[in-house]
Amino acid sequence: MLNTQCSIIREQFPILATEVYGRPLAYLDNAATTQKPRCVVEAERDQYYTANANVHRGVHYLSQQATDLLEQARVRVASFINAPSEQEIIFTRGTTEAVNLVASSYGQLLKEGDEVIISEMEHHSNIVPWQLLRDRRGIVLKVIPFCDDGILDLNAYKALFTDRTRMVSITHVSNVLGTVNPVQEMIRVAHSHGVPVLVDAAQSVPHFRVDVQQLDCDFLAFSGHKVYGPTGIGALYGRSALLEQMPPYQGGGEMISTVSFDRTTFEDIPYKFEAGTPNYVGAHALAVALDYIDEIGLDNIADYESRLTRYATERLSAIPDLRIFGNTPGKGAVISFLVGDIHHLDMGTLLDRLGIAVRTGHHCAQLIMTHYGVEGMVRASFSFYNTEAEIDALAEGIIRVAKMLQK
Ligand code: 7TS
Repeated sequence: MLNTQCSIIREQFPILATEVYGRPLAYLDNAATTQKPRCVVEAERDQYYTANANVHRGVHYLSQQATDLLEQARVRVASFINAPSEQEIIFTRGTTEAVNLVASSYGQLLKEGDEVIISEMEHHSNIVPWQLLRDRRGIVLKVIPFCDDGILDLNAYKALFTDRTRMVSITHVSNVLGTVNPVQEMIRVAHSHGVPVLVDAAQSVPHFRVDVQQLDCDFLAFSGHKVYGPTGIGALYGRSALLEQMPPYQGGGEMISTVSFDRTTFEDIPYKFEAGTPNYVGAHALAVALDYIDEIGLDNIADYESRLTRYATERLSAIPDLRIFGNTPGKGAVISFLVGDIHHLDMGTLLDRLGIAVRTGHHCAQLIMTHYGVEGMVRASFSFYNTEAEIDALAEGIIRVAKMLQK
């Protein structure tokens, strides 16, 4: 269905018509950030032109307009991930801040020797906040390993639980390997030990329907900019029973009920976790982005992107000496690879000269690089606005670069 609509869809993204060194841009860096449709850009512009004022503070008309848009956005995010209540949606700067919020705040409930389980395929934003907590509170980090094909070792996972396990924090989809982890099953295991689970959904929410009630997760984080929304806005879903027990993350305006020098009382959730003026314009534009992708249909998106990923896998696998990292069935819309001993940076730089935008380096997942004993990889990542012609350009580009660089 999406195939025939692709040109209509691409018209909604003016940046896709960019020429790079006289060639048409093939933007294949969508796992890093997605491009923005006109409706999202226009929503931001229109709000600044018509409904801009600080939120939750004013009795005046514009302030109420802006507050309404922010609170409607909260309801929209809640419905998008099927959260039971919008009170369980906290606006953050993105996934990174959401994980930091949980590690800092839930982390204050932990004691020395308590254990947190993460995995070997986490983005740094789901490792470093827990390491900071380890340094502050003496918690113990335990790591689920993955096998070479990119599958988490679930037996090892089950063996990591002890009576000191207090949290599991795992990625839904790996930003390097594309592995879609069986988080629902992993959550069931954690809950059987009475342990809550945080799901890093940065790479799942843009690509397929994510339902927090179906997953039964306790926290879920995602970034607006990866789901066709603006930068600087994202969301944390948290189960209200947990959020209510957790202390505030940051202090300031908006999050207090009363302040005196002796004692300050805090707002109810979610405001307790939203100190300072929020990115209310970003939140509104994020809601518009969610409407936009719902209009296309997440099932259509998932179907189209998985066909595109399969096509790209076939094309790239046929290239001599090309090694793809992560080969799990039903993997997400990313392909990380290396060709022979060509340095990832050389490959990325020369592909750029051909108009092809890919990411190179460790992709903020150095533990995955360590696993495979490589310093970096080249990564192509896809969106519903990409085409088979762009995949062809990528494959032909790689062959051309390989011919230039290989002895
Ligand atoms: N978690 C995962 C799985 C990610 O892929 C990313 C960003 C983050 C968390 C952090 O998101 P942020 O919006 O808070 O920065 N991943 C990438 C990437 O793969 N290339 O650039 C950013």
